Parts: sequence; C-alpha cells; structure tokens
Amino acid sequence: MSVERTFIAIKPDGVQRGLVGTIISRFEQKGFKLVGLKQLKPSRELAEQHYDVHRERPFFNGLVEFITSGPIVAIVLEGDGVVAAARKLIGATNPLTAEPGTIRGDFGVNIGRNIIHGSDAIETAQREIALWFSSEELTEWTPTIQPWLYE
Ligand code: D4T
Repeated sequence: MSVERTFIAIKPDGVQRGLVGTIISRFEQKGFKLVGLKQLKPSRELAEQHYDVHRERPFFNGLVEFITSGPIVAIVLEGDGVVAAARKLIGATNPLTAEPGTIRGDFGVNIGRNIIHGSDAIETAQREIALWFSSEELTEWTPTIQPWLYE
C-alpha cells in the first residue's frame, strides 16, 4: 500500500457553478480522506508560484487572471495511490475530450474553464501542499470506516 497525499483545487468556475459539494462527494465516496479544506481568493503571487512551470506558455497570464478572479476551494486528500487516482477521477485536461464519468468530462466543455486541478505526481503534490497549506491546517485523523476501506 502506498499512502499518499495530493493537492486538489476547485477553480473559480467550479465554485461559481455550485459544484463544490458534488466534487468533494466524489472523492469522499471513492474512499479518500480529507485532511485539508479551505476556501480562499488566491493572491497573484500564490497563483504564479503554483503555475510556475507554465510561466513561458502563452496561456499563463490568462490562467493566473482566472485563478485569482474568485474564490477557489483548496483540498488535501490522503489515501492509497491517491495522486494518480484523483487525476483519473478528474479526467483529461480538456473537458471536451475528458471521459464521461470524470469530473471534467461530466461538467466542463472548455480547457480554460476546466473546473478543477489535481497534482500530477507525488513530488508535485508535496510542493503544492506546502505552497497552499501550513502544517497546522492539515488534520491527522482516522476514519472509523478505515477497516471497511482497507484490508
Ligand atoms: P491543472 O494543472 O489545472 O490540473 O491542469 P492539468 O495538469 O490537467 O493540465 P496542464 O498542467 O497542462 O494545464 C494547466 C492549466 O492550464 C490551463 N490551460 C492549459 C489552458 O488554459 N490552455 C491550454 O492550452 C492548456 C494546455 C488548463 C489547465
């Protein structure tokens, strides 16, 4: 078993469209544990740091404008293989080609409004969690259903 943590952000379009509860439910129902959860309006500096790898891409400025335009919901999830599994639940970057049944496939149509972010690797997740959350904001706890999720 590989217990991991991943960083998820429900982007301003997901919040504005009232999808916060639905999206969190999908991760809860899958069996992943919430260890961090908050709503915030990200600063430009935070958004630029988060998307630093895309700094030279043509969509960078628009992406930062979008992410800073309204509240986002920042989430840390924990579970076996959660980094890759959450990416599968989220679906392909372009919602138009994301599989039905995935979050982007079910709720989006445009790459610039793709509802949600999820870390793409364990190392990225560690960097993003440290960027968005302080250690005091993360809760260590054991769900009572744990024995029904893991043998
Ligand atoms: P994020 O990082 O938001 O989870 O998305 P992905 O990991 O699935 O995809 P990405 O890093 O390639 O893109 C980051 C972010 O930029 C937006 N974007 C991307 C955009 O607006 N136009 C584009 O052409 C691309 C490639 C969408 C996601």
